[in-house]
Amino acid sequence: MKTRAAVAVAAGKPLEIMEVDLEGPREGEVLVEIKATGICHTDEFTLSGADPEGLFPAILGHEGAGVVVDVGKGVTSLKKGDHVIPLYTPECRQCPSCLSRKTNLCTAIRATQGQGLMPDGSSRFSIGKDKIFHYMGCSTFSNFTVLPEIALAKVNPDAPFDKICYIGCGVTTGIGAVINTAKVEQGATAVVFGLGGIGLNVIQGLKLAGADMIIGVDLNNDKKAWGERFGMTHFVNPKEIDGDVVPYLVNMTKRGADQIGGADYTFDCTGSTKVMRQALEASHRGWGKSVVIGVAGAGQEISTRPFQLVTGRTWMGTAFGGARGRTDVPKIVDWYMDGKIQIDPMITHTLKLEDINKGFDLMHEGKSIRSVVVY
Ligand code: NAD
Ligand code: AHE
Ligand code: ZN
Repeated sequence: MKTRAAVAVAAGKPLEIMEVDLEGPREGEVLVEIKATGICHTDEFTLSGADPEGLFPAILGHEGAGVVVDVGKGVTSLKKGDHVIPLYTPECRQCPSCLSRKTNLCTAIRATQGQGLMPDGSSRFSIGKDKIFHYMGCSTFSNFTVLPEIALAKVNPDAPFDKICYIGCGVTTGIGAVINTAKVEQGATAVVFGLGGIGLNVIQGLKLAGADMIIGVDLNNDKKAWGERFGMTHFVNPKEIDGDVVPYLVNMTKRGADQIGGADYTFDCTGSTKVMRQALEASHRGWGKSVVIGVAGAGQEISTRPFQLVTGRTWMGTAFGGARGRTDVPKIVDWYMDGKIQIDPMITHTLKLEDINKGFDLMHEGKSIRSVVVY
């Protein structure tokens, strides 16, 4: 069949809207009509050329929601008409990682996914004889796409596609980082670096978990009001304080008889390795946990004095908020439908596929939280 898609033709170039060929689902695969897709910073990261796994030409996008149109041989858990959210972290429930119960990082198809291919090593997308790569196993910047059955979460059919697509990455990553990865407890203090599409969901998760002091850090003062909307209690703009942001935050979080500062939990939601170090060092001596969420470009490395770890801080990371997609994503959709979490206010822009590059411009300008393309 033919489908309309925004194709990443080369690193650093705007996406090009074109009609591409899409082969139907093979064994264990599902054809999905994508109804809406968010634009995440990670799409921009790959398009920029900074992603060591970046391949071109490719159809990017990994934050979608849609409807099952057709299923391949052997598919048992999904049928035509089901509403689904694509999962860049699948859940096969059979691989050693899934069976370990220690991680959400299913390894069933990770190798081919990283090569921009379906599990059998081929692509379903092409233009004539030229192959187009899949992206993060999802390619939601195409109106129709093919995914493995294990990479689809079946969700409540009453939920609006243009909102729940955000659960396909940003919402789940932010809230999951708090609940699944850091395991934040009531009364905790926390610092969130970067109040974008991920950081605001970390704040929303911290509020759900019952954190008392939630400090947001961003270079953009417009983010203060955004953070406050979801439960942030204090805001710091590193450009507007005297000296280094780490001692400033440590001082802000001083409590107890010994007056040792540092937050119980800190989160990097920027992708800057400099910020990742600041986040670790702003966490509390003896027990502070610092979670890396941001992704950094090829060749970049993190560093700190080992003493920071010797003295009890833990440096950890999270992918998709530690969520097991087929199990957890339908629950998060229900939380949204029950009013337990907010999504609507964070979707600042809704665009047509033709205008998808505008979504990237808005992100660069710091004007959007999430732009969503509706097909
Ligand atoms: P975004 O562009 O919406 O937000 C980034 C925010 O960080 C902006 O508000 C920006 O002003 C702020 N910022 C930039 N530099 C800063 C600095 N030095 N100090 C303080 N604030 C700073 O991006 P997003 O969609 O929220 O994504 C954030 C990061 O998370 C990206 O690196 C993205 O690739 C990554 N990500 C990771 C996962 C995962 O599973 N680990 C999932 C989704 C996104
Ligand atoms: N390809 C990059 C890594 C990018 C990365 O870390 N991706 C996150 C999801 S970001 C979603 O917006 C992730 O899930 N990582 C785990 C995985 O298996 O990819 C690189 O550096 O090579
Ligand atoms: Zn993402």
